[in-house]
Amino acid sequence: AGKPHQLTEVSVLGLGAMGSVLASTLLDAGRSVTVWNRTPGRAPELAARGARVVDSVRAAVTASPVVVACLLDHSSVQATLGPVADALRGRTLVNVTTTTPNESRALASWAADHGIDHLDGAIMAVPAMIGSGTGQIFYSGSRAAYDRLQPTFDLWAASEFHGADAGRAALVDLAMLSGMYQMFTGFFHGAAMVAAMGMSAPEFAARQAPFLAAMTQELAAYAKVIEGGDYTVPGQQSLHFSDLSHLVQASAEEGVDPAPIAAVQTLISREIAAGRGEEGLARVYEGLRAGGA
Ligand code: FVH
Repeated sequence: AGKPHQLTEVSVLGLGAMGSVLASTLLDAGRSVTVWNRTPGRAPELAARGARVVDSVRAAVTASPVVVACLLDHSSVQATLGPVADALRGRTLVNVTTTTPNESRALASWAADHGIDHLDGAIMAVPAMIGSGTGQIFYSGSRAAYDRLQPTFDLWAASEFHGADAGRAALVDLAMLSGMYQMFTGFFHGAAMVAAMGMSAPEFAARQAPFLAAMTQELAAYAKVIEGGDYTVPGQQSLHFSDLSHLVQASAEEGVDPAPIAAVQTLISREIAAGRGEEGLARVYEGLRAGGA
């Protein structure tokens, strides 16, 4: 018994850094893989390992019941798939290209109009992590397609289904990346500040990494406050206490652009100005949800 397992033949459109490794992992697992790339000759090693290389999107689409698109962006997906909508009818399209939630929904709607079973995938991994037991890929869209294909998706990374709304996987992906980019930028800012007094970036990283790791333990507590919606509960660091003027000033005094921390200060100041200075830092979440109003 077990889950029905369909994904023995797969076509991969796009052989960039990510598409190549997705195809390669499927070959490792003994799958029949057909590949296409706009610019020919991009991944000769895939051909050497048994992938069927075709020179048209249509040939790739008609070769397999499952088509994986791993292209640059939404426009390249539209440009590539638009002309072969008829050939995709009755097949499953898994688009792992990074898109916004609304772009994912637009593709889902286009797919539904053309009788294509569609699943959106958001890759939380760099190519080196694919097939290595690390990383995650979020999916949303066709539940039936996800259930059928999950054993194969698990060859790439841990798979997680986020619901029938095709935009959800992309939204969770981009929300996760928002935290990551702001953390990295915070590190760059701190490293620039201490560079002014001669501390090297590796030296600063050695201090910053364990500190940030310890701070991530606070996320669950903040989440609990947000969930409860009461920012006055005792034990929280107040917005007044979180005034970042000294931090912004120190950055400027060292000749370092305070923009990253000034952005955080603006969010805090807005809450203080609205009379909520005694409330906890997590109140910023509500200000963000209000759209900056
Ligand atoms: N690489 C990564 O670490 C990230 C991890 C998170 C998810 N992303 C997203 O995956 C998509 C593909 O990324 P990639 O790393 O494979 O990207 P490239 O190596 O730059 O390859 C891009 C492929 O897209 C093809 N392409 C570009 N424009 C078009 C077009 N108009 N029509 C058809 N194909 C197009 C390009 O073909 P070529 O330039 O070789 O002809 C490559 O195959 C991406 O959404 C990431 O955000 C990866």
